[in-house]
Amino acid sequence: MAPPSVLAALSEQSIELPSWAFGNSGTRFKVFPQPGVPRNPFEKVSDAAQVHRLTGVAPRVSLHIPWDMVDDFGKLAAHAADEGVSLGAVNSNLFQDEDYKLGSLTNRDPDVRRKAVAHHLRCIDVMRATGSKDLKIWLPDGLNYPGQDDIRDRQERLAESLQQVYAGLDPDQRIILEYKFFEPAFYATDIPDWGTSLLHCLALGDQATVVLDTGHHAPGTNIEFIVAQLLRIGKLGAFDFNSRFYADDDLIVGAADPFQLFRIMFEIVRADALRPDSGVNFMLDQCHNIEPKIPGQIRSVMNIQEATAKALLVDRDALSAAQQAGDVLGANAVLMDAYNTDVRPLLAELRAGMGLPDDPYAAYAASGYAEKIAAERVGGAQAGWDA
Ligand code: PSV
Ligand code: MN
Repeated sequence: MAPPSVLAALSEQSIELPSWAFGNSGTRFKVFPQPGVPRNPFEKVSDAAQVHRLTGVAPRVSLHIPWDMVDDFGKLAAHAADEGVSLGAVNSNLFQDEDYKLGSLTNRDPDVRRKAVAHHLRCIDVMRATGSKDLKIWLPDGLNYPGQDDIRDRQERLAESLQQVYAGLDPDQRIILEYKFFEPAFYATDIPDWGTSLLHCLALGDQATVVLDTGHHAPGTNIEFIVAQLLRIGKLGAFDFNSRFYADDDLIVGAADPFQLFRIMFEIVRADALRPDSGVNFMLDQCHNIEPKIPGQIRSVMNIQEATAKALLVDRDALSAAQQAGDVLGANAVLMDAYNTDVRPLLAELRAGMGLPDDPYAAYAASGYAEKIAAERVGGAQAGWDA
């Protein structure tokens, strides 16, 4: 029998799914279309709801605007509710418009900056219609060449633009600000790291927090340190979970380095930030280029659950005692014991208690849903990275 506190914590966990994970995706070399892929945001939400039905811990879907633009967001929210889920963070898009070639919120041209700010104000309107609380900003702005623009002036313009967006928030809404140290600007990006994101968030105020995308770090970065530090000051707003083998691969979370995911989740448990009201939004940011999409999301959710279960199993008293005694190897062994535990039986017990199939992945394969959408979704344009 698993400890009841561990089962209770796991049953309360919630993971937000990205709408774009259900559309066609690929690399700059090739997008491989798949049968049954959604043609519109309604179908994306229906697919996300399948993941929630089988795992019980994925009750929200993030939207990307304008990819998920619809005439009536109230209708999309109602559709989500009918399917048993709700709409989560709204992601703005600052990377698919000609005007943004030299930057969006940082652009030298005040008209372009105004346009980028206005896009966010429209996203906030969408949030009012959907009940979403988080406006996620990932800024693709940056420089390809030294001297291309003034690094410091761009920070000033960014701070001013962000302030204008922030002023448009309702009191119960937040900006969650993502960083990325490379791509699409290969010399310098304008929000390259957690420090820069944090400085802007601190200048904005309480309704601005940092998003940590696990794929947006240099190889070898100690991501759990960043997690611990941001939690310490109450500024970790959200995760974008994924795996990177080389660049920003957006592959299944826990695929490249499950041990890193465990270490991250241990810092979450250590800070008591698994609680639903902790203010940390646990989101996936992934694309399934060659694997089927719904099973890819199910696998991702299960990987996070496994890492979380192991983190919850760490014997914190034994760890503290070993740390206190300066027992270096003993302390490390406490962590490794938890990491090396096979938590699959525990998770099967959890799911049984929640009235869920003990293997959501196998249950999806047996459900016939993949065959159904492949047969039904014929005609129309499949969703991809532009719709
Ligand atoms: C950028 O690489 C990013 O990680 C941002 O989170 C976006 O929201 C997401 O990809 C999809 O554009
Ligand atoms: Mn991301």
